Amino acid sequence: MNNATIDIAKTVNWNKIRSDFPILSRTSNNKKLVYLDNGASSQMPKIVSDRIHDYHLNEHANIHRGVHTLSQNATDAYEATRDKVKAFINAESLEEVIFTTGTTDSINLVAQSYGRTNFKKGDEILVSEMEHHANIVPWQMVAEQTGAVIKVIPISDSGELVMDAFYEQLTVKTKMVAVSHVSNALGTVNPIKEIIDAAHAKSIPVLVDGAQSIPHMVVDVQALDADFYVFSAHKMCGPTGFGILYGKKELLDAMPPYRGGGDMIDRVTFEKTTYNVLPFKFEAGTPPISAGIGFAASIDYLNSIGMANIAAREHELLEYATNKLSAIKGLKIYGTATHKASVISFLLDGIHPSDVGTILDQEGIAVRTGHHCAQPIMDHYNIPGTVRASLSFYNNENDIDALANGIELVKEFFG
Ligand code: 7TS
Repeated sequence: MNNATIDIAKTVNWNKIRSDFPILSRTSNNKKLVYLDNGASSQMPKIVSDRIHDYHLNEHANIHRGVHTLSQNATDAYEATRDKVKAFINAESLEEVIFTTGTTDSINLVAQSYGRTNFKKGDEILVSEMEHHANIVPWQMVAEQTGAVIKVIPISDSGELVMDAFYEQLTVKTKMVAVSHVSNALGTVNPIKEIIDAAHAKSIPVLVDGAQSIPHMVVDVQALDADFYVFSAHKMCGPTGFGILYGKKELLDAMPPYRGGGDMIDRVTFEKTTYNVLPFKFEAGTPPISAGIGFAASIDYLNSIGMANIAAREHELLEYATNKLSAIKGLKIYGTATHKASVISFLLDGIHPSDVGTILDQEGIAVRTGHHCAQPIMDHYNIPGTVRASLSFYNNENDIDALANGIELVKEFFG
């Protein structure tokens, strides 16, 4: 993060931004809500909620099928989201932006469509020890179906990928590398460009799980040269039930459809069905139209602040929180990588993470506790789970102070 970027962040009125999110002024358990579970799902600004509401009340019709005006307008609004996503991630064409129901759905699509077609017995799928279960289990399923095997890039105790082990395991047998850009449980920002370049030098495709990166930084899929990049709208101030699979056109073109049904076809007869062109080939059935339209509003909202500003502000908050929590006796932070996004996982000496979470909840503080759908990470550290505070640009120093005070209360309670 250079000084110029940090200076830009100071020109944004972050206090005012908080007022865009009505939920931030509510209470929880009669205390002021302190929402620190953005890694699970971010909150929605009113402007996005209004857009969805307005669509339902005044604009709803099914898309891609009616000649009537309502249907055409809904189609235009829904398709406008594709343009916004294309620009947001700098995809080369609209055909490369596939609408899904989220990160999990996107990874399953690639595993079942690309993987099932291309993997054979003995092929290797290289994932990492820090993956979310969504970037492990779909690969295990396709491995079982095809005879391929899963290989794992280990992590160091600081929560960084052991790159020597990555290079050692990248062989002629490797047919896919599937790695997260940012770890949801540790906050580590992985050297994804280096991983992609090394894989491409051996003609191996790379799927990047961007669920925890895209809400927090500028992502350019062409600069990264990612083959597949996947993410969810609900972690980007958008609605649930909507997400993206970005894929390179030549890969998507060669992949068979994942789900069959309406919209994804060209011509259906009982003898033979031909399929629609990209991106529709992968979009069977009536999609979550209002979520798609709402997602355009969340992209507009994030753009109005600027992703570089968001990254800079969250970096500031991460530093503040790291200093504050590190000063607490008996608190250990898990995930101390040099490059981190705004996630702090920690444990208090001798206190179970769910007890910490329960007492913090009584104080109005929402954190996630447990394995964060990343059980292999917990096995690495031999712990049952962690307490995770995941920050967003709309959090502030007061939220972090409240967390630190809450932790002191937990310590007193168990002291
Ligand atoms: N990949 C990563 C890195 C994630 O953090 C998550 C969700 C997913 C995939 C799955 O996303 P979904 O939108 O399809 O469910 N992560 C979390 C989390 O950290 N706490 O709750 C959900």
